[in-house]
Amino acid sequence: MKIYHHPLSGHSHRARLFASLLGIEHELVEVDLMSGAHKKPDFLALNPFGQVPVLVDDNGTVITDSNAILVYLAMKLGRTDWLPEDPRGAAAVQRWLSVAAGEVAYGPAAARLITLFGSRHNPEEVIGRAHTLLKTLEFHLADSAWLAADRPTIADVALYSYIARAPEGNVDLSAYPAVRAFLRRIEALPGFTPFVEMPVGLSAAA
Ligand SMILES: N[C@@H](CCC(=O)N[C@@H](CS)C(=O)NCC(=O)O)C(=O)O
Repeated sequence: MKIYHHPLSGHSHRARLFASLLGIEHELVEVDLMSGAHKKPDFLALNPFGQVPVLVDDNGTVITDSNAILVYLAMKLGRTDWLPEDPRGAAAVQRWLSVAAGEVAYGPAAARLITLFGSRHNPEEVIGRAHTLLKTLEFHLADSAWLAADRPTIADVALYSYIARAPEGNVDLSAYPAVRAFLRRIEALPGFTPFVEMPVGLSAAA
């Protein structure tokens, strides 16, 4: 299968990370976001939203959206350990996928877009949102190792990339020891693949 991605995209890393954790062989196709390749007709034919990541399976199935890719891969491989089938377990995972598409996207991911690409988000607003999210995560992770179950699920994969790189967007993780321990647990999983670190924001001095 192919994953269309960009190396600096946390949404893309989310998809690549899960494929790698599952040991799925995949070809990475880099989409040149800087030159606008994602808004050209051939890419829009794959994803009319003009966004990475996109997964194209060997059987021709096209899956757009990072969280949808996580669901597709878990279900395709029958990995109910990563995506439970029972109503309560599935809902617990979905709850965090929504956080990944909401609070994470409009908080730490947006803050990082400012320092990496000069995006015009209001830093105070998006960094503030990131800390509101981190406080909730810290509370949740204080007495549970994983977000949605007693083992890693796609909920954890969905939150990893942008939380791990939050310092690049000037979001300081030092007040959140449980969150940092959670990131280290994900990084210790067999098959983990790293997300490139950029020397911007708080990571510039690191
Ligand atoms: N909901 C989408 C969001 C993907 C997204 O925002 N991708 C960014 C890169 S991180 C992108 O392609 N941006 C280009 C654009 O929106 O024009 C997902 O989860 O995959």
